Amino acid sequence: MSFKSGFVAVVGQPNVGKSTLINCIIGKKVSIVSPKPQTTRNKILGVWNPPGAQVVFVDTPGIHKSKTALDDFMAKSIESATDGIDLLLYVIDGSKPFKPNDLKMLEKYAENDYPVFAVVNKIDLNNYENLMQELAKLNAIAKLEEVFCISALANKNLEPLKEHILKKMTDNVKYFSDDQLTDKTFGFMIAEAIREKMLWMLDDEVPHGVGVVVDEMRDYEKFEQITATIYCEKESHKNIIIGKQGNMIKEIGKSSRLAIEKMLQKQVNLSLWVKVKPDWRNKASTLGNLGYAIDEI
Ligand SMILES: Nc1nc2c(ncn2[C@@H]2O[C@H](COP(=O)(O)OP(=O)(O)OP(=O)(O)O)[C@@H](O)[C@H]2O)c(=O)[nH]1
Ligand SMILES: [Mg+2]
Repeated sequence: MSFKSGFVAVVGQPNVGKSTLINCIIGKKVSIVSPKPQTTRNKILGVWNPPGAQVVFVDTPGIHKSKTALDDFMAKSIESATDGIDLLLYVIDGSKPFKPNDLKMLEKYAENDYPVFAVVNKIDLNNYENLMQELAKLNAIAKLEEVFCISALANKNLEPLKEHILKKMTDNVKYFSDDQLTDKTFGFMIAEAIREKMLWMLDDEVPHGVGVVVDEMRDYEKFEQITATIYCEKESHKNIIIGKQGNMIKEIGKSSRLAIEKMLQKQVNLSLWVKVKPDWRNKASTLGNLGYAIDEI
């Protein structure tokens, strides 16, 4: 059998489990996950290498209304993610009634010349009757090729989805070498690991206004010295991130360090700085420094 490869865009509303799904299929963590919407901000490639094939998944930010320049950047990331793809997975939250906007978006994507699968996720949180009722709504979308009901978190029903994804792969080029899991640099992955910890540890408003940049990585024989800056929008947010007697930043630092050590397979010494940059989400120059530059797309 000849080698098969291709690109698969994964799109949908925020928080439906797009990044969890990609991590689960690849079996390694390429994209950060949190219970808060708008966790993913960049288009991130994740490479899956099953025997005889290579599938490049394109993770995208959740579809949401633009309020800031960062939102515009995220919207453009979603748009450009479908360039030249072989398949699109539209992920829907299957734990509650489907949103009218999901049906509208599915209809729109299904008009394109690539095949579209609906992936109904989080079925572990719903019962059979409710789910069946919701699935009936998808019958109206004629051009939808397949519907899969899965739980990415519980690794449930993923095999049929994986098989059908592989059937849609038609290229025979190996785009990435076996050891390349993503298109992103270690610096980006480290900054994301720190941001992920903040999404889990801090309340709503604060992590949404946070950006992380890795300033320096020094490779010593016994450890890696990493210095990173956390940018936030307000002095009050800075105080929350640092916490009483620096307790919060210590916790963020410790849990980030453990995640980074796992990623680099090396002991890490992590120095974190917190700086206030009012309205950074609307400033092209800061956005660029933080890895959200428009020219990246
Ligand atoms: N119960 C349950 N939770 C899930 C499942 N898949 C993902 N989640 C949870 O849903 C939340 C959002 O997951 P993400 O993978 O970050 O979702 P996303 O669609 O990438 O979100 P954005 O990047 O913000 O657009 C996390 O708390 C996940 O643990 C699932 O199958 N079942
Ligand atoms: Mg995501």
